[in-house]
Amino acid sequence: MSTSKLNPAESPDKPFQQVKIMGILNVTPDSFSDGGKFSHFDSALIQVETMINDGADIIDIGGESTRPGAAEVNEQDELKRVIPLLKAIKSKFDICVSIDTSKAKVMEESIIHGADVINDVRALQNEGCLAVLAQSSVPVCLMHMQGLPRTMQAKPQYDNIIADIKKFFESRIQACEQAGINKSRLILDPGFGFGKTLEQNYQLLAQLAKFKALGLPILSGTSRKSMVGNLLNRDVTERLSGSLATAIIAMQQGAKIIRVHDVKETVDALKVLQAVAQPTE
Ligand code: 7PM
Repeated sequence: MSTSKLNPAESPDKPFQQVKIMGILNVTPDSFSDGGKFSHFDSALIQVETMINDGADIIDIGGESTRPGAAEVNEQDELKRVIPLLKAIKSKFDICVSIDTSKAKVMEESIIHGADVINDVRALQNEGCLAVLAQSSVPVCLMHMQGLPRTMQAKPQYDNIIADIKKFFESRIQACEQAGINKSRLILDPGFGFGKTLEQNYQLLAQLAKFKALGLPILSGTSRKSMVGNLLNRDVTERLSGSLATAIIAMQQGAKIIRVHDVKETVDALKVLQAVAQPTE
């Protein structure tokens, strides 16, 4: 798809038809091992093809380095993981690719090699990121996180979770505009699981539509997260039903991009909602 399909202005009369499914491609550190005939690199490409056939509109590469409690990944390792895979996907498939990174150098190289979207859980707060994006024209997802991955789940606290996150978005939108990144390129994500308690995550999901007041498309990422697992007491391999429920609610609340592991099942669930529902205005 073209990046213009991420434009919130398209088909304003048919809001549900513009919901996009972002399929998560997690890249493991040994993606590059070419020892075996069937490497992690090849299996990643097969996973991409499957997600495209299942109805994904965007493939999101990365994510491992941003998980709660994760250690930092160095720049060279991240580049080695992401860039060859990005190049291979763009040469083999006609699909929008998003790169999940917080590093300016990885953003820059990704954009050079055809990335269609930058997805930053640190909302371009790391050094050099605003400048790199200002030199390009790709859309960028600004995610909210309280604290840092290693410690963020320790004791998340908010005065008013919606108002606090809205303030954060407003300040990042302003920083982007000041740096020369047009507001029309921005996507907002409240960052489920990133410095939020179980209860706070569900308060957020219930009120997701409130962020529409900022006039930008909302991305929602709840797939297989602890907010599903801890509520249902389900291991990560048993969170599909709960994840589908959160995807349906997010779409009802007006989210425009739903980030998921299980593309086929989510596409089906959202088609059912699309057949009956009207979004929250
Ligand atoms: C392990 C645990 C691996 C958690 C990966 C994760 C989001 C994101 C991630 C999100 C946006 C995951 C997370 N989550 N980017 N990257 N929004 N925009 O569950 O919610 O994929 S990493």
